[in-house]
Amino acid sequence: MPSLFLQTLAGEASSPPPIWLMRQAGRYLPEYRAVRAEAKGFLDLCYTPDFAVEVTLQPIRRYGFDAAILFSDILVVPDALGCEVNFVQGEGPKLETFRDGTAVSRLSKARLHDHLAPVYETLRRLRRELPEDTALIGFAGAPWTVASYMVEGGGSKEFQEARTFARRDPEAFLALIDLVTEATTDYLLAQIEAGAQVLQLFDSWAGVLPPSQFHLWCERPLATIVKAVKAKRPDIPIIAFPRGAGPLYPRFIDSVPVDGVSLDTTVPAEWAVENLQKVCLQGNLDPISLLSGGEDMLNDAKHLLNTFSGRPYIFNLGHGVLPPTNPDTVKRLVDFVRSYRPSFD
Ligand code: 1CP
Repeated sequence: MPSLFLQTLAGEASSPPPIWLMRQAGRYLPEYRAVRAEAKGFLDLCYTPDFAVEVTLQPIRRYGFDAAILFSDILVVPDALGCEVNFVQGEGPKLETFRDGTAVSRLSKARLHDHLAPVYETLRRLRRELPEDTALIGFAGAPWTVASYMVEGGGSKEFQEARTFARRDPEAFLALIDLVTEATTDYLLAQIEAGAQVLQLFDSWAGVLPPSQFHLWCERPLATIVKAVKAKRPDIPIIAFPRGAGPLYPRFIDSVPVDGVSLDTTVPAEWAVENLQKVCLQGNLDPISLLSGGEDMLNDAKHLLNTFSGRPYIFNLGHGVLPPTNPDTVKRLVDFVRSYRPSFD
Protein backbone atom coordinates (compact mmCIF):
# COMPACT_ATOMS: atom_id res chain seq x y z
CA MET A 1 0.00 0.00 0.00
CA PRO A 2 1.49 3.40 -0.93
CA SER A 3 2.17 5.66 2.03
CA LEU A 4 0.00 8.66 2.85
CA PHE A 5 3.02 10.83 2.09
CA LEU A 6 3.46 9.43 -1.44
CA GLN A 7 -0.28 9.58 -2.14
CA THR A 8 -0.30 13.25 -1.18
CA LEU A 9 2.62 14.03 -3.47
CA ALA A 10 0.74 12.22 -6.23
CA GLY A 11 -2.04 14.81 -5.81
CA GLU A 12 -4.48 13.29 -3.30
CA ALA A 13 -5.70 15.48 -0.46
CA SER A 14 -5.97 13.82 2.95
CA SER A 15 -7.21 14.94 6.32
CA PRO A 16 -5.20 15.04 8.51
CA PRO A 17 -2.25 15.57 6.16
CA PRO A 18 1.02 13.65 6.41
CA ILE A 19 3.69 15.27 8.58
CA TRP A 20 7.48 15.41 8.79
CA LEU A 21 9.76 18.31 9.84
CA MET A 22 12.86 19.71 8.19
CA ARG A 23 15.84 19.01 10.50
CA GLN A 24 13.72 16.52 12.43
CA ALA A 25 17.00 14.79 13.29
CA GLY A 26 19.40 17.11 15.07
CA ARG A 27 20.63 18.90 18.10
CA TYR A 28 17.25 19.43 19.80
CA LEU A 29 17.14 15.64 20.48
CA PRO A 30 19.26 14.38 23.42
CA GLU A 31 19.72 11.01 21.66
CA TYR A 32 21.19 12.87 18.65
CA ARG A 33 23.63 14.76 20.88
CA ALA A 34 24.75 11.45 22.41
CA VAL A 35 25.59 9.94 18.98
CA ARG A 36 27.17 13.23 17.84
CA ALA A 37 29.51 13.07 20.86
CA GLU A 38 30.62 9.56 19.85
CA ALA A 39 31.46 10.59 16.25
CA LYS A 40 34.85 12.15 15.46
CA GLY A 41 33.16 15.10 13.78
CA PHE A 42 30.01 16.07 11.90
CA LEU A 43 31.22 14.64 8.56
CA ASP A 44 32.15 11.38 10.32
CA LEU A 45 28.52 11.23 11.46
CA CYS A 46 27.35 11.66 7.84
CA TYR A 47 29.82 9.12 6.38
CA THR A 48 29.41 6.35 8.99
CA PRO A 49 26.28 4.35 8.12
CA ASP A 50 25.89 3.02 11.69
CA PHE A 51 25.65 6.59 13.00
CA ALA A 52 23.68 8.06 10.08
CA VAL A 53 21.06 5.27 10.15
CA GLU A 54 20.63 5.64 13.90
CA VAL A 55 20.12 9.43 13.87
CA THR A 56 17.74 9.22 10.89
CA LEU A 57 15.59 6.73 12.81
CA GLN A 58 15.57 8.64 16.13
CA PRO A 59 12.74 11.07 15.26
CA ILE A 60 10.77 8.26 13.57
CA ARG A 61 10.86 6.22 16.80
CA ARG A 62 9.84 9.21 18.92
CA TYR A 63 7.12 10.72 16.74
CA GLY A 64 6.23 8.21 13.99
CA PHE A 65 6.56 10.84 11.24
CA ASP A 66 5.18 9.93 7.80
CA ALA A 67 8.62 10.39 6.22
CA ALA A 68 12.24 9.93 7.25
CA ILE A 69 14.91 12.15 5.69
CA LEU A 70 18.35 10.72 5.07
CA PHE A 71 20.76 12.10 7.65
CA SER A 72 23.52 13.85 5.74
CA ASP A 73 24.28 17.42 4.67
CA ILE A 74 24.17 19.41 1.45
CA LEU A 75 27.93 20.05 1.81
CA VAL A 76 28.94 16.41 1.18
CA VAL A 77 28.72 17.24 -2.56
CA PRO A 78 31.44 19.95 -2.48
CA ASP A 79 33.47 17.61 -0.26
CA ALA A 80 33.12 14.85 -2.90
CA LEU A 81 34.16 17.27 -5.67
CA GLY A 82 37.48 18.03 -3.94
CA CYS A 83 36.57 21.18 -2.00
CA GLU A 84 37.83 20.92 1.57
CA VAL A 85 34.93 21.09 4.05
CA ASN A 86 35.23 21.28 7.84
CA PHE A 87 32.53 21.62 10.45
CA VAL A 88 33.86 23.66 13.33
CA GLN A 89 31.83 22.97 16.48
CA GLY A 90 29.70 25.97 17.37
CA GLU A 91 30.79 27.90 14.25
CA GLY A 92 29.16 26.03 11.37
CA PRO A 93 30.81 24.86 8.14
CA LYS A 94 34.13 26.20 6.81
CA LEU A 95 35.00 25.52 3.17
CA GLU A 96 37.94 26.06 0.86
CA THR A 97 36.99 28.98 -1.42
CA PHE A 98 36.52 28.91 -5.22
CA ARG A 99 36.42 32.43 -6.62
CA ASP A 100 37.72 32.24 -10.20
CA GLY A 101 37.85 29.95 -13.22
CA THR A 102 41.31 28.54 -12.35
CA ALA A 103 40.12 27.48 -8.92
CA VAL A 104 36.92 25.98 -10.36
CA SER A 105 38.92 23.92 -12.88
CA ARG A 106 40.61 22.07 -9.98
CA LEU A 107 37.29 20.47 -8.99
CA SER A 108 36.25 17.11 -10.44
CA LYS A 109 33.42 14.63 -10.14
CA ALA A 110 35.69 11.66 -10.93
CA ARG A 111 35.54 10.31 -7.36
CA LEU A 112 31.95 11.34 -6.61
CA HIS A 113 30.39 7.91 -6.15
CA ASP A 114 33.42 6.45 -4.31
CA HIS A 115 33.30 9.31 -1.91
CA LEU A 116 29.54 9.15 -1.37
CA ALA A 117 29.31 5.33 -1.17
CA PRO A 118 28.65 5.44 2.62
CA VAL A 119 25.60 7.65 1.99
CA TYR A 120 24.20 5.07 -0.44
CA GLU A 121 24.85 2.33 2.14
CA THR A 122 22.93 4.40 4.74
CA LEU A 123 19.93 4.60 2.38
CA ARG A 124 19.98 0.85 1.66
CA ARG A 125 19.96 0.06 5.37
CA LEU A 126 17.28 2.65 6.10
CA ARG A 127 14.89 1.24 3.54
CA ARG A 128 15.26 -2.17 5.22
CA GLU A 129 14.77 -0.80 8.74
CA LEU A 130 11.96 1.72 8.26
CA PRO A 131 8.30 0.78 8.62
CA GLU A 132 6.88 0.08 5.16
CA ASP A 133 4.55 3.09 5.15
CA THR A 134 7.27 5.57 6.24
CA ALA A 135 8.57 7.22 3.06
CA LEU A 136 12.34 7.67 2.71
CA ILE A 137 13.42 11.11 1.46
CA GLY A 138 16.79 11.57 -0.22
CA PHE A 139 18.06 15.11 -0.73
CA ALA A 140 20.69 17.47 -2.05
CA GLY A 141 21.36 21.18 -2.01
CA ALA A 142 20.44 23.14 -5.13
CA PRO A 143 23.41 24.29 -7.24
CA TRP A 144 23.02 27.98 -6.32
CA THR A 145 23.06 27.28 -2.57
CA VAL A 146 25.87 24.72 -2.74
CA ALA A 147 28.00 26.93 -5.02
CA SER A 148 27.40 29.91 -2.71
CA TYR A 149 28.96 28.05 0.22
CA MET A 150 31.93 27.11 -2.01
CA VAL A 151 32.51 30.71 -3.11
CA GLU A 152 31.89 32.25 0.29
CA GLY A 153 33.81 29.62 2.30
CA GLY A 154 30.94 29.11 4.73
CA GLY A 155 27.58 30.48 5.73
CA SER A 156 26.74 34.13 5.18
CA LYS A 157 23.82 36.53 5.55
CA GLU A 158 24.00 38.08 2.10
CA PHE A 159 26.30 35.78 0.09
CA GLN A 160 27.97 38.86 -1.33
CA GLU A 161 31.08 37.06 -2.67
CA ALA A 162 28.95 34.50 -4.54
CA ARG A 163 26.68 37.14 -6.04
CA THR A 164 29.70 39.24 -7.04
CA PHE A 165 31.48 36.27 -8.69
CA ALA A 166 28.29 35.45 -10.66
CA ARG A 167 28.22 39.00 -12.09
CA ARG A 168 32.00 39.58 -12.48
CA ASP A 169 32.69 36.33 -14.36
CA PRO A 170 29.41 34.64 -15.30
CA GLU A 171 31.21 32.12 -17.52
CA ALA A 172 33.43 30.80 -14.73
CA PHE A 173 30.53 30.86 -12.28
CA LEU A 174 28.45 28.92 -14.79
CA ALA A 175 31.22 26.30 -14.97
CA LEU A 176 30.91 25.88 -11.20
CA ILE A 177 27.09 25.73 -11.34
CA ASP A 178 27.22 23.22 -14.22
CA LEU A 179 29.63 20.96 -12.36
CA VAL A 180 27.46 20.99 -9.23
CA THR A 181 24.36 20.42 -11.40
CA GLU A 182 25.88 17.33 -13.05
CA ALA A 183 27.24 15.94 -9.79
CA THR A 184 23.90 16.51 -8.04
CA THR A 185 22.01 14.71 -10.81
CA ASP A 186 24.33 11.69 -10.55
CA TYR A 187 24.12 11.78 -6.76
CA LEU A 188 20.31 11.87 -6.70
CA LEU A 189 19.97 9.04 -9.22
CA ALA A 190 22.31 6.94 -7.06
CA GLN A 191 20.23 7.81 -3.98
CA ILE A 192 17.13 6.48 -5.79
CA GLU A 193 18.97 3.27 -6.71
CA ALA A 194 19.89 2.88 -3.03
CA GLY A 195 16.29 3.27 -1.80
CA ALA A 196 15.23 6.94 -1.73
CA GLN A 197 11.52 7.14 -2.68
CA VAL A 198 11.20 10.94 -2.76
CA LEU A 199 13.77 13.70 -3.32
CA GLN A 200 13.95 17.17 -1.85
CA LEU A 201 16.17 19.92 -3.29
CA PHE A 202 17.10 22.65 -0.82
CA ASP A 203 17.72 26.09 -2.35
CA SER A 204 18.05 27.74 1.04
CA TRP A 205 19.57 30.93 -0.36
CA ALA A 206 17.38 31.40 -3.47
CA GLY A 207 16.02 34.50 -1.73
CA VAL A 208 19.27 36.52 -2.01
CA LEU A 209 18.99 36.46 -5.82
CA PRO A 210 17.35 39.46 -7.49
CA PRO A 211 14.56 38.59 -9.98
CA SER A 212 16.90 39.26 -12.93
CA GLN A 213 19.31 36.52 -11.76
CA PHE A 214 16.75 34.08 -10.36
CA HIS A 215 16.20 32.18 -13.59
CA LEU A 216 19.88 31.82 -14.39
CA TRP A 217 21.10 30.55 -11.02
CA CYS A 218 18.05 29.10 -9.26
CA GLU A 219 15.44 27.91 -11.79
CA ARG A 220 17.66 26.86 -14.68
CA PRO A 221 20.01 24.46 -12.83
CA LEU A 222 17.11 23.04 -10.81
CA ALA A 223 15.06 22.46 -13.99
CA THR A 224 18.07 20.69 -15.53
CA ILE A 225 18.39 18.38 -12.52
CA VAL A 226 14.67 17.65 -12.22
CA LYS A 227 14.31 16.90 -15.96
CA ALA A 228 17.40 14.66 -16.00
CA VAL A 229 16.26 12.70 -12.93
CA LYS A 230 12.69 12.41 -14.23
CA ALA A 231 13.91 11.21 -17.65
CA LYS A 232 15.39 8.17 -15.90
CA ARG A 233 13.05 7.83 -12.90
CA PRO A 234 9.64 9.41 -13.65
CA ASP A 235 8.22 7.39 -10.74
CA ILE A 236 10.11 9.38 -8.07
CA PRO A 237 8.41 12.57 -6.83
CA ILE A 238 10.56 15.66 -6.31
CA ILE A 239 9.99 18.54 -3.89
CA ALA A 240 11.93 21.83 -4.19
CA PHE A 241 12.46 24.43 -1.49
CA PRO A 242 13.36 27.76 -3.11
CA ARG A 243 13.50 29.54 0.25
CA GLY A 244 12.77 33.25 0.03
CA ALA A 245 11.43 33.10 -3.55
CA GLY A 246 8.35 35.09 -2.43
CA PRO A 247 6.40 36.39 -5.46
CA LEU A 248 8.67 34.30 -7.71
CA TYR A 249 7.20 31.00 -6.44
CA PRO A 250 4.57 30.87 -9.27
CA ARG A 251 7.13 31.26 -12.05
CA PHE A 252 9.38 28.80 -10.23
CA ILE A 253 6.76 26.06 -10.51
CA ASP A 254 6.19 27.01 -14.17
CA SER A 255 9.85 26.49 -15.04
CA VAL A 256 10.89 23.66 -12.71
CA PRO A 257 8.70 20.54 -13.20
CA VAL A 258 8.50 19.49 -9.54
CA ASP A 259 5.72 17.56 -7.80
CA GLY A 260 5.80 19.73 -4.70
CA VAL A 261 7.19 22.96 -3.27
CA SER A 262 8.08 23.69 0.31
CA LEU A 263 6.91 27.08 1.57
CA ASP A 264 9.05 29.25 3.82
CA THR A 265 7.50 31.34 6.61
CA THR A 266 7.08 34.54 4.56
CA VAL A 267 4.48 33.17 2.12
CA PRO A 268 0.84 33.66 3.19
CA ALA A 269 -0.91 30.27 3.10
CA GLU A 270 -4.02 31.73 1.36
CA TRP A 271 -1.80 33.24 -1.34
CA ALA A 272 -0.10 29.88 -1.89
CA VAL A 273 -3.46 28.09 -2.23
CA GLU A 274 -4.55 30.66 -4.80
CA ASN A 275 -1.33 30.94 -6.80
CA LEU A 276 0.38 27.55 -6.60
CA GLN A 277 -2.41 25.23 -7.64
CA LYS A 278 -0.58 22.79 -9.83
CA VAL A 279 1.74 21.27 -7.20
CA CYS A 280 1.54 19.70 -3.76
CA LEU A 281 2.39 22.27 -1.06
CA GLN A 282 4.46 21.64 2.05
CA GLY A 283 5.52 23.53 5.14
CA ASN A 284 4.99 27.16 6.21
CA LEU A 285 4.81 26.85 10.04
CA ASP A 286 7.25 29.24 11.72
CA PRO A 287 9.94 27.18 13.56
CA ILE A 288 10.08 29.95 16.19
CA SER A 289 6.49 29.09 17.19
CA LEU A 290 7.85 25.79 18.54
CA LEU A 291 10.07 27.67 21.01
CA SER A 292 7.04 28.94 22.91
CA GLY A 293 5.13 25.79 22.00
CA GLY A 294 1.83 26.96 23.47
CA GLU A 295 -1.58 28.00 22.11
CA ASP A 296 0.14 30.40 19.75
CA MET A 297 1.83 27.48 17.92
CA LEU A 298 -1.37 25.43 17.85
CA ASN A 299 -3.38 28.37 16.48
CA ASP A 300 -0.89 28.82 13.65
CA ALA A 301 -0.93 25.07 12.96
CA LYS A 302 -4.75 25.09 12.90
CA HIS A 303 -4.76 28.00 10.49
CA LEU A 304 -2.52 26.07 8.09
CA LEU A 305 -4.59 22.90 8.43
CA ASN A 306 -7.80 24.81 7.67
CA THR A 307 -6.32 26.82 4.80
CA PHE A 308 -4.74 23.82 3.06
CA SER A 309 -7.66 21.50 3.81
CA GLY A 310 -9.05 19.79 0.70
CA ARG A 311 -5.85 20.09 -1.36
CA PRO A 312 -2.63 18.08 -1.37
CA TYR A 313 -0.55 19.42 1.55
CA ILE A 314 2.27 18.01 3.66
CA PHE A 315 2.51 19.48 7.14
CA ASN A 316 6.01 20.85 7.85
CA LEU A 317 7.86 23.95 9.04
CA GLY A 318 8.94 26.94 6.95
CA HIS A 319 12.58 26.05 7.80
CA GLY A 320 14.40 23.59 10.06
CA VAL A 321 13.67 22.69 13.71
CA LEU A 322 15.79 25.02 15.87
CA PRO A 323 18.29 23.51 18.36
CA PRO A 324 16.60 25.03 21.49
CA THR A 325 13.24 23.37 20.63
CA ASN A 326 11.85 21.17 23.42
CA PRO A 327 11.26 17.61 22.09
CA ASP A 328 7.94 17.49 24.02
CA THR A 329 6.72 20.47 21.97
CA VAL A 330 7.30 18.50 18.76
CA LYS A 331 5.19 15.70 20.26
CA ARG A 332 2.45 18.19 21.08
CA LEU A 333 2.48 19.50 17.52
CA VAL A 334 2.42 16.02 15.95
CA ASP A 335 -0.48 14.93 18.20
CA PHE A 336 -2.38 18.11 17.33
CA VAL A 337 -1.94 17.62 13.57
CA ARG A 338 -2.84 13.93 13.77
CA SER A 339 -6.05 14.62 15.70
CA TYR A 340 -7.13 17.45 13.37
CA ARG A 341 -10.56 17.43 11.75
CA PRO A 342 -11.50 20.34 9.43
CA SER A 343 -13.46 23.23 10.98
CA PHE A 344 -13.80 26.76 9.73
CA ASP A 345 -14.41 28.82 12.84
O1 1CP B 1 26.76 20.13 15.04
C1 1CP B 1 25.85 19.54 14.44
O2 1CP B 1 25.28 18.56 14.93
C2 1CP B 1 25.57 20.05 13.08
C3 1CP B 1 24.20 20.61 12.81
C4 1CP B 1 23.76 20.09 11.45
C5 1CP B 1 22.77 19.12 11.20
C6 1CP B 1 21.94 18.38 12.20
C7 1CP B 1 24.30 20.47 10.19
C8 1CP B 1 25.40 21.40 9.94
N1 1CP B 1 23.66 19.75 9.19
C9 1CP B 1 22.73 18.91 9.77
C10 1CP B 1 21.88 17.93 9.07
C11 1CP B 1 21.17 18.33 7.85
N2 1CP B 1 21.50 19.37 7.02
C12 1CP B 1 20.08 17.63 7.29
C13 1CP B 1 19.61 16.31 7.87
C14 1CP B 1 18.32 15.79 7.84
C15 1CP B 1 17.22 16.45 8.65
O3 1CP B 1 16.64 17.42 8.13
O4 1CP B 1 16.88 15.94 9.72
C16 1CP B 1 19.69 18.35 6.14
C17 1CP B 1 18.52 18.06 5.20
C18 1CP B 1 20.59 19.44 5.99
C19 1CP B 1 20.56 20.39 4.87
C20 1CP B 1 21.37 21.63 4.94
N3 1CP B 1 22.65 21.83 5.41
C21 1CP B 1 20.93 22.86 4.40
C22 1CP B 1 19.60 23.05 3.68
C23 1CP B 1 18.47 23.21 4.62
C24 1CP B 1 18.49 24.45 5.47
O5 1CP B 1 18.55 24.29 6.70
O6 1CP B 1 18.43 25.56 4.92
C25 1CP B 1 21.94 23.81 4.61
C26 1CP B 1 21.92 25.28 4.22
C27 1CP B 1 23.03 23.15 5.24
C28 1CP B 1 24.35 23.73 5.61
C29 1CP B 1 24.63 23.56 7.04
N4 1CP B 1 24.97 22.37 7.61
C30 1CP B 1 25.08 22.51 8.98
C31 1CP B 1 24.79 23.86 9.29
C32 1CP B 1 24.83 24.45 10.67
C33 1CP B 1 24.47 24.50 8.08
C34 1CP B 1 24.05 25.97 7.89
C35 1CP B 1 25.25 26.81 7.91
C36 1CP B 1 25.02 28.29 7.70
O7 1CP B 1 24.60 28.72 6.62
O8 1CP B 1 25.31 29.05 8.62
